[in-house]
Parts: sequence; structure tokens; C-alpha cells
Amino acid sequence: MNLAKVKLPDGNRRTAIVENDTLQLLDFNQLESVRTLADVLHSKDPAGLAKFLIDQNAKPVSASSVTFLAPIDRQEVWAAGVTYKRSQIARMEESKSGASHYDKVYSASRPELFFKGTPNRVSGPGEPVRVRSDSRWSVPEPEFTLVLNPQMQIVGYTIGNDMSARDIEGENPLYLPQAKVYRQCCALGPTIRLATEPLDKPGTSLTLTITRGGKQAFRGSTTLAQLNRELPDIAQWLAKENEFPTGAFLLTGTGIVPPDDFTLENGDTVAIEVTGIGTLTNPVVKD
Ligand code: DO4
Ligand code: MG
Repeated sequence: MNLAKVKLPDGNRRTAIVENDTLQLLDFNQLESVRTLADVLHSKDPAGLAKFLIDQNAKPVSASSVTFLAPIDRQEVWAAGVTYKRSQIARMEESKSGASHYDKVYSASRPELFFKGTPNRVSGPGEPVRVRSDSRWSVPEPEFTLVLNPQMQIVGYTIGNDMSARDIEGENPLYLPQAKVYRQCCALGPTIRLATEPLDKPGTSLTLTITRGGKQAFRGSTTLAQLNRELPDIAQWLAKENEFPTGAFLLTGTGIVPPDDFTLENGDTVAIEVTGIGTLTNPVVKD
């Protein structure tokens, strides 16, 4: 089952079950304890609760008539890095002084984990993602993203874009927070797929398409089978000695990196398609 937050043509914001191109709206007036999508996700049985909350007075709505919103409420957003060989190689090339750190973390038992943002820094589908004005070399990072409840159990999956300034990170790894965390540095959506069934890792593909002036400027693909770590293991490392009373999103690293001569430009469009979740599309802005 996939869940989403949407804005209806009349301006109302609702949570819905998404099935193919049809949405069934949920009615949160039925239970006092449920006010947000996160309340559903953090319940004992998100799929059962969502079915129970279907608004019997609302007709199914077509996906093309609504605006999908970022599926986040008050969760923190974190990210893992250097979890695919492609990212390890790209990082070692971009950082002359820091290359050995990326090499070591790729195979170390402790993963690289970093804070990516707060909900106000997250864009939903169709909203802009930003390239820093002080970056000459920036890329999108298409990442399979875990939705974690306050107990740090994986309750769902979505798509994340970990916008990254490669030149700032490459100059000195200590600049990582500036390369990664700024306004509109992350996009999430369009749906959350509940983690009710085992994941087919080779069958879960991620495809990044960057369009410039109506033409394809870059396209690359990978699958979850290329991820060098187990998803529950990454989540458990984040949970160690930490508390997430409002839950968390955890981006699990990029396996797709455009060639070194590619940088995003103002006006580009980034589309990330992931099997079973949908396509997260965002225009790029740079002041
Ligand atoms: O080490 C820096 C960040 C790595 C990252 O964001 C990734 O591999 O996706
Ligand atoms: Mg990343």
C-alpha cells in the first residue's frame, strides 16, 4: 500500500491511499489520536489503520487532479553516505586530501551518517530544489529513503534527493554540513510505500533523469542490489544512542553520480523514478 499527502483542487490538504492512478482520501475526524500522515505511519498497523480511515463520503480522486506534497510532518531527515561503489569512487576523485576517509568508510562496519535537514528544508514533488549560489559543481543524489517510526522500525520507503555541492565537500570533508544542508537541499515523495512485504532488491531500480532546455542532459540507473549495506543495519546505526520522538527519514546513499564535468544549472529538471514508489520531479533553482 502507498500513502501520500495531497492538495485537492479546492485547496484542502488530505492524506490518501494511492493505488495506480486513483486516490482514496482518509478521514482523520474518525479517530482523535490520528491527525497526520505520521500518526498513521507510527501506529501499530499503518495499513490496517489507513483502510479503517477511508472516507466513505468521498469519491475516489484521480492522481492527475491533485498536487502531491512532501510526505513529511515533524520528522528529522538524515542520510547515509558512500554506500555504493559508485559514490566511493566519485568521492575519492573529488577530494584529493580526504580520499582515504571515503575508502575506509565504504567497507567499515560503522556507516557514514549525517544530518540532512528539518522539514522546512524539504521540498515536495514539483517544488524547487536549490543549488547553492557559492557552488560551481552541484548534483542531485537519488536515494532510496527509509521511513522510520519513533522506535526506529522501518515502516515505509520513499524517494529522496540529497542535493550536494561536490566542490564544497571536495575542498575539505569538514565542509560536509555546508555542502549538504541549506534551504531546499532535499526533496521527498511522491508516495510512501508501506514496508509490509519483503523488498525485491534487484527488482527495485532507481533512475535519475536530468533535463535541460527540454533535452535529456543526463540519465543513469542502479538497483538496490548494488547497495553495499543492509537497510535495517543502516537504521540501527542511526538509532544507537539516539532518540527520535517524531520519527525520521533516512536517505540511504547514492549509486548514481553524473560525470565529473556535469553540474546542475538553474532551470534544470530532476526526475527520480523508483520501482513501486513513483517519480519525484523537481525544478532546480540557483540564485
Ligand atoms: O561522504 C559524503 C556524502 C556521501 C553521500 O551523500 C552519498 O554517498 O550519497
Ligand atoms: Mg547522498
